[in-house]
Amino acid sequence: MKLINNGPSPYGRKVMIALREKNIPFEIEWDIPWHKDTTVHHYNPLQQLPILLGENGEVVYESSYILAWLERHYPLPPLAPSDPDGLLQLRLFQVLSVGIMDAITRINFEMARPQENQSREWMDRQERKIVGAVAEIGRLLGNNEFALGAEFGHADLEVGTVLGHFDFMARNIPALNELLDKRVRWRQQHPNLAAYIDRLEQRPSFLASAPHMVQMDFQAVVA
Ligand SMILES: N[C@@H](CCC(=O)N[C@@H](CS)C(=O)NCC(=O)O)C(=O)O
Repeated sequence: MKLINNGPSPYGRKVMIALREKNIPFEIEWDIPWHKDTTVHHYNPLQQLPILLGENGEVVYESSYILAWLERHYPLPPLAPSDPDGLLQLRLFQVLSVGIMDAITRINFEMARPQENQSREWMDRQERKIVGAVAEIGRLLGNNEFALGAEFGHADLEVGTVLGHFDFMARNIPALNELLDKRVRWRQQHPNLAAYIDRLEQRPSFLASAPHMVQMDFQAVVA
């Protein structure tokens, strides 16, 4: 299998971790979807990664959909609930995690615009979404070891890659450090989430899928 991925992408990391948890061998093709030499449009009409190229020529995209596809074709070890209530609970973790990532992405692109064109109100709106959704995830998680049930699974992939991305962005992008560590202060506000992600980051699948920064030309897209 081949995974088309971008170094800092939490979406790509989600798929990498799932593949490792399932012991499925794969290679990675690194791509920057905003650059002219990207290949994503050859595979995904939405022109974004991650994209998984399966063993039999399948082309699968959209991170949560890729996880569901893997579960269907490579069911062991199981990473998703099979009962309807469990699937609904998983969906809620997905909704909150995707909502947070959408808000982060909007902030990222807003910050890439010339300063005089940036909207403080728009960015504050995104920040409120992040604060609210993180609090809700913290409430749902409580002091459980895993987000859903007694075993590691898709809900942990969704939540864990978002929290891991917070730490990664705060380390690498000063403006996001200001947002996440100084204003949202999610580690101080939700020590249960901090303990949870610190535990998850020790899993071999997380350690082997650590994100890395690449030089990206956002301005070329939004300016
Ligand atoms: N909802 C998508 C989001 C994927 C996404 O935003 N990927 C970024 C890279 S981290 C991308 O390819 N962006 C290019 C674009 O949106 O045009 C998923 O879960 O796979």
